[in-house]
Amino acid sequence: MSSKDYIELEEKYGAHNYHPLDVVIEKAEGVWVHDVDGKKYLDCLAAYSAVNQGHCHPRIINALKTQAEKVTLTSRAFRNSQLPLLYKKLNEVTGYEMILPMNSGAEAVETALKAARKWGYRVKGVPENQAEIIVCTNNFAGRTISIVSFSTEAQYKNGFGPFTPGFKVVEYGNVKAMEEAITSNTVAFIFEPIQGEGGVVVPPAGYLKDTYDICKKNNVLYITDEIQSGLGRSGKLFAFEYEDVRPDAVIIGKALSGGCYPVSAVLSNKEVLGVFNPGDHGSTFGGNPLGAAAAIEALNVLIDEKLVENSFELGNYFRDELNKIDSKHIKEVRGKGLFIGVELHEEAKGARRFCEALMQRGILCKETHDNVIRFAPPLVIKKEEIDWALEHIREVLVMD
Ligand code: IF1
Repeated sequence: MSSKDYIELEEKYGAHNYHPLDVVIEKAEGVWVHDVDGKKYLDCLAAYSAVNQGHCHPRIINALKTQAEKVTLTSRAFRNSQLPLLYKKLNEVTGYEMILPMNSGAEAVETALKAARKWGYRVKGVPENQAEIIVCTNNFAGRTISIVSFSTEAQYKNGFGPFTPGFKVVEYGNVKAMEEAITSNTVAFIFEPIQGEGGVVVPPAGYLKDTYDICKKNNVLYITDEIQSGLGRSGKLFAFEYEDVRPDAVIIGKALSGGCYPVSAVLSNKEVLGVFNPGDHGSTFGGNPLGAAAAIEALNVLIDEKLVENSFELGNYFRDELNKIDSKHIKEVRGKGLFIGVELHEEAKGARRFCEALMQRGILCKETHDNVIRFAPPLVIKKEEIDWALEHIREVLVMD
């Protein structure tokens, strides 16, 4: 079968909830993916930062295979031999003392919402059903009805009402707006330290620290959604580390398993996650031994191969080189580490055509918010691979 045949099948039977580039990927390794026609591409999206460790990392695949031949799923009605080891590894790597494992990022976000609300009622003393959570404009935290309830992207909400109450939306990066939104019923401030889908937006210096201080002063939980920005993507283990803050809870997913299995988690402490009693919350696959085994090895790879450091160094190099490109289309090059967005002027007529031109040259990337090209390759990328990509990016970005 050719790419065309696969595409026709997908278009015929699949719901049209995506508009993907017409590349049909058959296999991948490291930073490279191969389509069914044998063409090779440099992956500059890394499955939205779920493949930070590189596609099909042998150590993670091996951990998956080994565990798959033992036991894949026990449910949480019983215990298993891998989950405690994942808890220990996450505590060692992140310093957080209590963890709740889930599967998708959205499930971990929902877990954080429930934890914050119940902490508000049981610990802070907010009247029942009055909890308020502050979120930011241009957030992206998943696709469940409660999460899209606080989205500011009309398309993510259209046709899905009625929505979950209890959220206040403030302008991202605006400290005053966040402080003014706080009431005695505010239980949490949940935000991305770098907004991914919002267009790789880094907030103004001091935003993390100023909002953190306001949360501490008002007994409001400071929770960061690091599902995309975390686990090395930003050049730090977590993007919050760029300022002197320590979130009450951190939400992770995606690269937690190196893109080999859906594994997510809320990292926090006893005061917050201790509000959950047996039976309060959970999921069939949450904390399963197969995902736990993959996640343990994915974390080992991140540390052993110094991928956070590589992201920092090569991210700075990549962004410096992008800033040297003399193109009438480029409005701004943004990001931290290998989390890079190139915003184009309106006159460029959108980023998609540049992504399609790059695809023709063997580079896969994705536009976000119409006019931003996101470059977020696996963190295992080498300088010479970035240099190869830059040759093509320079030529594409100077086209009319
Ligand atoms: C789609 C976007 C990225 C996330 C952050 C939570 C989640 C995500 C910061 C939810 C997921 C994915 C979802 C996927 C495309 C992709 C995405 F374009 F949608 F917005 F990365 F920017 N917090 N992001 O980025 O995690 O439930 O998906 O595991 O829905 O199209 P999930």
